Amino acid sequence: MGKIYKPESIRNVAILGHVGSGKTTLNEALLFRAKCIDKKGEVARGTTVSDYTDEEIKHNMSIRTSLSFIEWKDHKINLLDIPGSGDFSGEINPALRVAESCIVVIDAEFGIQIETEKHWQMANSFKRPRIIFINKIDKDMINHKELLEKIEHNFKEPPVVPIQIPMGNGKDFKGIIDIIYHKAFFL
Ligand SMILES: Nc1nc2c(ncn2[C@@H]2O[C@H](COP(=O)(O)OP(=O)(O)OP(=O)(O)O)[C@@H](O)[C@H]2O)c(=O)[nH]1
Ligand SMILES: [Mg+2]
Repeated sequence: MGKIYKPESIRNVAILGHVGSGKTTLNEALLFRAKCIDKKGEVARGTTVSDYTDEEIKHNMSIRTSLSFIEWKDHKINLLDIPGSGDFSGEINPALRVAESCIVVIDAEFGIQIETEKHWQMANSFKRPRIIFINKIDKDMINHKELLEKIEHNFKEPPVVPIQIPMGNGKDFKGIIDIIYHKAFFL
């Protein structure tokens, strides 16, 4: 029988964001970091935990909300990996009903995109607290400062507060500075 968790030790987190921003890849990284899987799968190879249906593997994209979970500091964290394509936007409402918080993934190359805006508004309508995860910061020509300013300017309700600042751009990316812990984390 699986481990039993008390309700207060369970978190339900929806992963939102524009199509292709990297939600499934982040989900996979979280599973790997929490040692739920031995090897990180890849969307392009059809080897991720959450894009597992034949259609998802064929099209290299999420089609339905996928549930996986990690254990972290004695808490069970259920992860809802939601498809970003507007064609499957019907998945978001039910996911936000059960998730009490969200991660909004933004592709650093493209910044705020149409589904990012829509998902942000939907999270607002459900009054869900959220963090923004800026993904693909390994890519060239990323201007973190500019992107951060755009995000702060666009999302005023609720206001966005940076808690981690990247060190270096593109290939020179070295890690992050955590503002809350006053610590630098190197790759
Ligand atoms: N360079 C780079 N590529 C990434 C990163 N994260 C994801 N990708 C790639 O971006 C593509 C899309 O990633 P997915 O994880 O499928 O994105 P998604 O948001 O789940 O996409 P949908 O479910 O279709 O909305 C894949 O080819 C990933 O390998 C990253 O941090 N850096
Ligand atoms: Mg996906």
